[in-house]
Amino acid sequence: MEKTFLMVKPDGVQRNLIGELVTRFEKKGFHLVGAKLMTVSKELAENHYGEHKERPFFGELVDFITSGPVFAMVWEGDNVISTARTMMGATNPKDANPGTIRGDYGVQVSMNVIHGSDSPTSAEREISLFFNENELNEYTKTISKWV
Ligand code: FUP
Repeated sequence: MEKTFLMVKPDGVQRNLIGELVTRFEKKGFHLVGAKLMTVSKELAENHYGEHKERPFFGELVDFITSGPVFAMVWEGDNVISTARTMMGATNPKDANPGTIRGDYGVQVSMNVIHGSDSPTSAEREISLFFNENELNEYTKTISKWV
């Protein structure tokens, strides 16, 4: 089953959006396999955002993601990677449709509430960066046959 890495960013945690965002993915029918509140180290932030190293906003990105706790999660489900991206909305909240997370809760691109893996390769990489194998829970719910 496909897995993705989602993270409520420091702005989402400060604005008390953890519960609301978890609820959206639960109600959709996705399956939570791991979650933790954690403070991202500079090293982990630079690694996670490595593809943006040469971009002018890289320093601010690292400062922001390390500025307060994040809520890191692993979710499972059919097409969860692309569906979660659709539910998140465009990277820049000004372009994100109403009804999406960034469309409903974000204003600025630098504080856009949530991160989600954009491909199977990045999902695998990000899950292993943020979680140990023993923090991922493999379990079934009887309701899953109805989803
Ligand atoms: P996304 O995959 O939607 O998180 O977007 P990107 O990987 O392109 O960007 C990662 C983060 O960099 C975004 F969440 C916000 C930040 N960013 C800026 O601060 N300025 C920009 O011009 C583009 C991205």
